[in-house]
Amino acid sequence: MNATDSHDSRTGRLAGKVALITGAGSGIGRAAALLFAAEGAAVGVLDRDGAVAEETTALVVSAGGRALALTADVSKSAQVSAAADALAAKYSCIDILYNNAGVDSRGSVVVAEETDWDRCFDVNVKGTFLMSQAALVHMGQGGSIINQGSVAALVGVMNFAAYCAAKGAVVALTRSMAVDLAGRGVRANVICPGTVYTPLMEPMLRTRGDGDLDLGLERTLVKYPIGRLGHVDDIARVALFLASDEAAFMTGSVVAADGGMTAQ
Ligand code: 1HS
Repeated sequence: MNATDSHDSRTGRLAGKVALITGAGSGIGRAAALLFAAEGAAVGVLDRDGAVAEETTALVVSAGGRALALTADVSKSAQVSAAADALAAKYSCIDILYNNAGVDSRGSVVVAEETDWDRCFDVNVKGTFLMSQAALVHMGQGGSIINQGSVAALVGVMNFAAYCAAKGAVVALTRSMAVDLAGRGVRANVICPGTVYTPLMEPMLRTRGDGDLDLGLERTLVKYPIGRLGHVDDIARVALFLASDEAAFMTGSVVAADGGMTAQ
């Protein structure tokens, strides 16, 4: 099987598109990189950690896809500009941006630390702003931006003050982007995932379980009517839909993908 058999860059749902995905070295970002490439996109695999960006890129390429590893801290404007420029230099333009990179936070408003607040806003909010600005230089007329929100933007999640506030800002920024960019044919939508079980979530789950991971999981699962936490592909598939022309009439939408967590 050759590259065009396994990854159809002519007839896939993202055929002929160039996508940039942040935080693509692991988790949801890696799943999205593999999925977008399988649907025909050339993918910029951006991560702060260059080694994991290379790993994802190798996985995409070994599956027959096209990808370029990019290393950048999304909160640094020079780094994100250089990354966007490098992707556009290789593949001519950028059609899709998935602002997936993010960090969580610790503590309620009573105990949250200023440094944690700043880091949370730097990566989640400023990173989304800077990366969008850098990608838009290469987007021209038409494109799709998908931002990563969270259920924490829609409901209060205990001991997550900075994260809730930052993800709320991402939702507001997405709406602003949607109205500002509609005239040039660029859509902007935000996904609000419920908790996806990854190693990165274990500290939160452990804290919730008073140090016991299984108890933390149990206390979290009761919040999810569907009876399970998310899988990375649950969210990557929503991002794929929003990236594709199937979502042509969607902009400024806040799409919960949360197993019913915010429906209660
Ligand atoms: C980290 C992710 O965006 C979800 S915030 C925590 C929600 S819950 O699983 O505690 O209900």
